[in-house]
Amino acid sequence: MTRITRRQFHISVLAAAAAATLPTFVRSETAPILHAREGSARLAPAEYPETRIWGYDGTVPGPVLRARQGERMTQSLRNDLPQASSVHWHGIRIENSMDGVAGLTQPAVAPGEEFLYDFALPDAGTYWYHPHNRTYEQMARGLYGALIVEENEGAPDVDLDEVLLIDDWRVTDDAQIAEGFGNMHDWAHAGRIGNWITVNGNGVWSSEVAHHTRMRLRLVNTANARIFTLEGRGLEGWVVALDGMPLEAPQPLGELTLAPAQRADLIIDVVAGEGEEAFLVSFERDGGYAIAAFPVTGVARQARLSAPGALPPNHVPFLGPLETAARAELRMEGGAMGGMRGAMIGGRMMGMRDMAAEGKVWAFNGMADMGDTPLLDARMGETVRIAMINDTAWPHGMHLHGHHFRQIGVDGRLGPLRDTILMNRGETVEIAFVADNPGDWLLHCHMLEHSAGGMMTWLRVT
Ligand SMILES: [Cu+2]
Repeated sequence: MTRITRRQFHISVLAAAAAATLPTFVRSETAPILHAREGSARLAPAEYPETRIWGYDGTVPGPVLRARQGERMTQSLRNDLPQASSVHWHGIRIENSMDGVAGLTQPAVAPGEEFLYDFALPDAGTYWYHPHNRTYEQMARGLYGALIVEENEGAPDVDLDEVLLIDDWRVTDDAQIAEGFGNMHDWAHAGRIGNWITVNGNGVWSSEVAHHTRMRLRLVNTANARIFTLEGRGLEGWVVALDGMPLEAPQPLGELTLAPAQRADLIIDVVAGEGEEAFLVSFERDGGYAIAAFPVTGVARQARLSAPGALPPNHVPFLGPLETAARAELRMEGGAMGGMRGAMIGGRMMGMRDMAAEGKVWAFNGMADMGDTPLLDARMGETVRIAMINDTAWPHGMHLHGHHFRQIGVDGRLGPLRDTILMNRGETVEIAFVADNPGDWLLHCHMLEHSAGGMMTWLRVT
């Protein structure tokens, strides 16, 4: 694959000659390979077989990619899956050609082919990567990983820094990934909700800690559709960042809701005593259960550390005046019990029955899927506000590519910077951001069955 240039040839000859006597430091001129392929993982307890998955480097999750703020990330996707794929670097304010959206920012990478991703990392924080082609199937099979961008200075002082990718799998009785990715009942309802929760690909994820250990926990919801409601037991602390972006001030951790694709950075002190066990608990309608365990052995320090300060802010431009901002409205329609009668698909009006036959059950502003024209055509640097109206019977996690936004509260107050926002049924949410990143950017529901079922539009920034 790699052509050997004359210069590289000389370096390698010299390196070989030097190798016998001196340590050599030959710098690789090729990008690291991120290898999308089949693999197996021990998702379920030992009495079950391993699960056949699709994973980056064949593992679930894929490798944790780490870099420092301001550095570049270079990864060559090698696709050895039986389907075309791509990689979206979720939450990175990235150059458009590297955003990884098959059919919008690049062609899908065919089986056997490679695509070089090479992009700057403007913001520190907790990000993640996943496919953006047949995402509802490829993520359900295990394709995702964390991308951690370290602060250059001002990183919090912690004993442990853990990345926790929380996933929801639908598995069969022999612990294999259930088929039925195109199940229209799932698509028209809450999405593909699973029956097995893992943290970092493990049904019983556990990390040994000591009394008063201070941890940074980087939580990512990598599920197709499940919304997690989380709480600590024997753990106390603060939320310090959401969707990668630091909060202006740490917020005490109570109940934390994470929609699909959302992240939270927590600073946590273990308050459970020596010999006890602390937990991260997920609450469902049928009660709560531990998804991560922290057995406590030993004592890190006699007293808790003092409360943390805010993380250093990322340099996201300030919003301009909201009164004169460019505006758009996005009405979310369809789904079960939504009362939608039909929508435009590919320039043609269709009734619900014909839409469903094509796998489309949702629409934005009366149109399923991306149309030829953007929802909004923004000028570079313009402040934009989008009112999103959830006129459906279901919650949706709306994700904007290439930018972080703030919610404009009903009282006019601005919410924290986010790239994905959870909207309850019947709710209207208005967001605002500075359109400072040129290109064509998706705005879609991150319940993956909903976006595949039509909940997808795009914005243009020129
Ligand atoms: Cu949705």
